[in-house]
Amino acid sequence: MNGEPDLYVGGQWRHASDGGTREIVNPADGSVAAVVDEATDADARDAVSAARAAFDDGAWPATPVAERAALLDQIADLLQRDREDLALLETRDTGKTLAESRIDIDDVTSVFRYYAKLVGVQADRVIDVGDPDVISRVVREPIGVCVLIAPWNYPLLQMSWKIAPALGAGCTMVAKPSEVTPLSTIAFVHLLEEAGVPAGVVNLVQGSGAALGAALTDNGAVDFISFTGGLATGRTIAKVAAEHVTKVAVELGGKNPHIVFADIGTADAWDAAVDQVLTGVFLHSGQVCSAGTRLIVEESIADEFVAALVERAEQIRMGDGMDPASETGPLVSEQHRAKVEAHVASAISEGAKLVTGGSRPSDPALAAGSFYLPTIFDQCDRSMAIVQEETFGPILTVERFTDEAEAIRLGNDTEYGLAAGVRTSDPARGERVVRALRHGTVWLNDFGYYTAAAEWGGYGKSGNGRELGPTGLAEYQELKHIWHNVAPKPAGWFKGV
Ligand code: TXE
Repeated sequence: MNGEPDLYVGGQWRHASDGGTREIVNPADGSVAAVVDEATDADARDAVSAARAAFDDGAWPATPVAERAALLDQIADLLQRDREDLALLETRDTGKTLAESRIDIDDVTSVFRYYAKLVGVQADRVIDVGDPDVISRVVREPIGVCVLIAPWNYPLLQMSWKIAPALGAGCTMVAKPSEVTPLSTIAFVHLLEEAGVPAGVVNLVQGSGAALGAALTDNGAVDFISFTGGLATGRTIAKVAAEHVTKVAVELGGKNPHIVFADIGTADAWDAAVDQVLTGVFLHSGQVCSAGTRLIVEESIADEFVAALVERAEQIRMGDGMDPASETGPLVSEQHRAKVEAHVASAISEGAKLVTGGSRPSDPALAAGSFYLPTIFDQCDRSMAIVQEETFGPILTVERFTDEAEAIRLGNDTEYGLAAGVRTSDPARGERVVRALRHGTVWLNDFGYYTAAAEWGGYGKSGNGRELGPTGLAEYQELKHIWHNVAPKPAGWFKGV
């Protein structure tokens, strides 16, 4: 960073082989936050080779689980030591508020703590095959060389959901953060080195997907690819990897419904519903894969509910994430703001009714940043692109329903299936609707929360595979069945003489 080498291959920091660099822009004001090395295809191939050598010839895959767990705990300690520095980098890079970045670093820490505990208690499965001479057991082994590709909205958080279980399982890996937001991951890999991660176990390259994609994904030396990002990219990676029969797990975002029934309950529950619908969609300017972008609200309360949303949305304080007064920051880049603006224009042309936002803020103090106002469209329907396609910006669409069956139908009417919210004071209805929704996480009278101990991932085109929880570790493991006969005898089905 800023002249120091940023690529980490086989335990050595190095510059790009062609000397290439990239300017990392602070989206709050358009300034250059840092200049980092930009890897070439050859650098990425070196990184895969280093991971391969560390897996095939190194000690890490066979390191006792207690030692691996201790290393994960040590990493968690260092994350907390460097919490403020990492949070500052994350805010400079993504634009999110410093308060959010601090929460991200705490979440990253909790993922390392969780997997430190889990790897220590995973046991082999012993099977009684009905023969006292046979010891049959299924053991877990590291899957091998993993390529970990992360997006720009939660750079270190998304990467940690991959690195922590990969390390815990005994894998070696190449991490590729988004070229838009590599800063926290570079700092984190320095921290991994300090914690004592052996050379070659974690390798780091940053650069564009176009430049590094082939080396990282169209590569028979790779055993597993974990990708979080957009649907189009996920599809490309899965196709390319299929040629090598490489296992792939992808998380590709969502178009997540937040269903509000008229029976939300008390005034407090109403207040919480308004607050959480807004939080669900406008936190981090909507650049959240599980953002509740589709409000599906019962007709009888819709006008009053939308009016309450508009009133509060217009008071959200926008500004540089470094300013403690800011409640939300900018979009991640000018390029991304252009995508959001195109979606808004298409919604208007399709007849959605703009009730607030729909433009850049007029405050001249924000003119240099990639800011966009919290935006609400009423009278939307499922034929509109804004209802079906992921915008990944601060845009809420409103659809209305008249009965429970229609609410469920609308909630499931998306090609994605990552997350959904349901708000009702009727527990039986809540349970019915939650079970009927085809989404990987469903919140009942809450929105947006997760824990390292519970699986995260999507139905439908939101992807396949799961992160976090025991399944998030299992993704990085192969299962081997060992059949051990302690008193071998002939099979006896042929005479043999
Ligand atoms: O993502 P990409 P983009 C959605 C969101 C957003 C859209 C596009 O709707 O507007 O995706 O965003 C790397 N081989 N999400 O274009 O391209 C890339 O360098 C290997 C949802 O920024 O998918 C980066 O590291 N890697 C999402 C990562 O893939 C490739 C979060 C993600 O970038 C590659 C972010 C290739 N061929 C965006 N091409 C979520 N699920 O939360 C790109 N990459």
